[in-house]
Amino acid sequence: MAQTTDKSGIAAKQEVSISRRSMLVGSLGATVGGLLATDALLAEAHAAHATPPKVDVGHGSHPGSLSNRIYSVNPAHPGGADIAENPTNIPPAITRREPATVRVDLETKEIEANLDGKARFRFWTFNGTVPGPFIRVRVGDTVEVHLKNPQDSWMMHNVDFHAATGPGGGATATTAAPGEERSFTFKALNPGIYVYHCAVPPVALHIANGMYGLILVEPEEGLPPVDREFYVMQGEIYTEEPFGSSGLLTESYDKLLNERPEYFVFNGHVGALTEHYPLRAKVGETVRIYMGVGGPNYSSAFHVIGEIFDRAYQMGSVTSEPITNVQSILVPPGSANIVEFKCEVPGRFVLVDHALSRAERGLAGYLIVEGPENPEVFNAPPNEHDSGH
Ligand SMILES: [Cu+2]
Repeated sequence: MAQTTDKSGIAAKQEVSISRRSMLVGSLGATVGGLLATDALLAEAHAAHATPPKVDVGHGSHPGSLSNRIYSVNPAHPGGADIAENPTNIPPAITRREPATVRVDLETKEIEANLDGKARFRFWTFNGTVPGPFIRVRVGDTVEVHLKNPQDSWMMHNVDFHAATGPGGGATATTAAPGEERSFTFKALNPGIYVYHCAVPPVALHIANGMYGLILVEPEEGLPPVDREFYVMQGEIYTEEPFGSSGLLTESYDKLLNERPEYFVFNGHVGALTEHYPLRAKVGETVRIYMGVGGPNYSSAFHVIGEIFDRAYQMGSVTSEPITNVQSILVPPGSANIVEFKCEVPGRFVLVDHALSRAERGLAGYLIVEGPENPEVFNAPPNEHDSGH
């Protein structure tokens, strides 16, 4: 089943002058080569990023810069620009039993969107969501990747698939300036759950701003059936302003290099998996969570408070036997795990990174399980201290 790109367009699309595009290509295009860029080239890219030159935008009536560009509103969330990916947005299990060619369309959309209830941030995304779309193929499939960088983008972008065997995972082949489209194909040789991400230097910046997602390469026999599947990814956001600030926040390249994020998020923004898209299941159901870390820097000690992972596929390996009966599982940046468990009792279970200071910086999600009480498994009297949180 091919992934499709929402072609419905981007609001407030603006014409971009040739001079500005030339500037971007000139300053950052030299760093094409992604992960192979030299320190000097990375420094150049950094300098170009840190001091965006004044360029003409639109009719030339006002100077453009990274700080005053008119960012587009995400067409996927017309009620308010919001880049959170719905964790249930996962293609169904593959039923065919022979290889196929699967087309994947990715569009690199730069979007100003909600970071929490009072702050906004300029995200860089695949297809308008963080994480980008969940891609599902089968071992032996040929994946045909089409990456489009819209005309109104400010940055070059590309995509590196960890599921691909080949230089850069496709990063060099797909590096596209604003207005360009690139494609490549790879054969999915190894089953597993893999991260994909933008790899234009500074790579950490493109990832921190939201450019990561997961691709599942199913083994020949598929994965065991479960009742519900969820798609969760963890990332860090580096802002000049401290956590909890209001208004449009500014990204901090210094904090990024020093690995000092202000925010930690599941699925793009604070509250994405608590207020916006809490995970939901029923008593008796088995759930599977694909849990990836975009990062770019912090590993996750992924834990669901009040649950035990019956099975966990470590480091994205679906061909190794899963480990069983696990409380927390380590997910490094650029990797993903699969955890599965049965929901025996109703209630609200909180997804966390058990490095719990990060919960104070935005990192939490809910799994809400509904159904009859099961006092044999869990029987607790009411407590007046229960605030419902
Ligand atoms: Cu990018």
